[in-house]
Amino acid sequence: MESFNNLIVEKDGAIVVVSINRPKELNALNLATMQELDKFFETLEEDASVRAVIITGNGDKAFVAGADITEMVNMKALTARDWARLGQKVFSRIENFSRPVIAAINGFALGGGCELAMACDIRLASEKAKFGQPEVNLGITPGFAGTQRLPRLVGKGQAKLLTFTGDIIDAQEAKTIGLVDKVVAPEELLTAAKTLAGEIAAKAPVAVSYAKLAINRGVEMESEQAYAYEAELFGMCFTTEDQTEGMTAFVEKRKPCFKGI
Ligand code: DAK
Repeated sequence: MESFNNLIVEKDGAIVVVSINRPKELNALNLATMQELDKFFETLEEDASVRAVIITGNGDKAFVAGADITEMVNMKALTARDWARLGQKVFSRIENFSRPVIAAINGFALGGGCELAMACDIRLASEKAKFGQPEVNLGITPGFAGTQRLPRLVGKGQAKLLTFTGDIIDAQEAKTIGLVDKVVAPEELLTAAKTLAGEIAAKAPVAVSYAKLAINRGVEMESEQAYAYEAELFGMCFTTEDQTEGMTAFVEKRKPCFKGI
């Protein structure tokens, strides 16, 4: 695996763990880190051996405390525009990555950090994690699609409550409103994320990636279109060897062995 300055990448079989590694800055996302994340996911898309990715933050305090404010404070309009474009590109890359991406949220997930977590497919949080969109305290709106992904996850009311006040909520409250999917003890977070990733990695990879596509794209469509799209992807599963293997294994009362083809 390629090495990076601001990311730690560990591959364990079919699972890759990428940790944002700027603990002194609470893993704030600066331009260099965003560029590395972009490169990381671009390269990983070509690696068929990877079946699930976990994103976490290095250190015990933060997942990601937002975009790097020290870098943005004197930004000019055109640089800010490029910054926005890069951020949107990276988060879309994660959202559309062809295999599941799990956020293991170990601490502060604020602003761009909360938006990064929302770009992932599933959010596991430590009991110590904290969430918020505090951009209004800085004179800006959320800019990495927080105004769009948050209401889709938690509804308009809760999204507005968080975004208009900039309030920071704990993991339990985030779970109650639907911002996170599961809360675990801090020392169990990475193990829980790896167990979940391993469980997903053992399933038929093409079916998993089509399910991700059907959910991501389908929720943006009218129901009739979405059902038609689901049917197309369902049909496409029958072009794979894994569909034959999965159903044959069931009939033969044995465990399937999926190849991702
Ligand atoms: N950026 C840069 N440095 C940060 C940082 C951040 N977001 N968050 C923390 N740090 C740094 C602190 O400055 C401090 O550095 P030193 O003083 O040690 O040099 C170090 O990390 C430790 O932080 P604290 O000393 O503040 O630690 P505390 O435990 O006291 O407080 C905190 C933790 C997370 C409550 C606090 O650090 C905090 O409020 N941080 C800022 C959180 C925040 O406002 N996050 C949102 C950032 S704005 C855009 C798209 C997206 C965005 C922007 C533009 N475009 C479309 C262009 C996104 C914006 C954001 O995310």
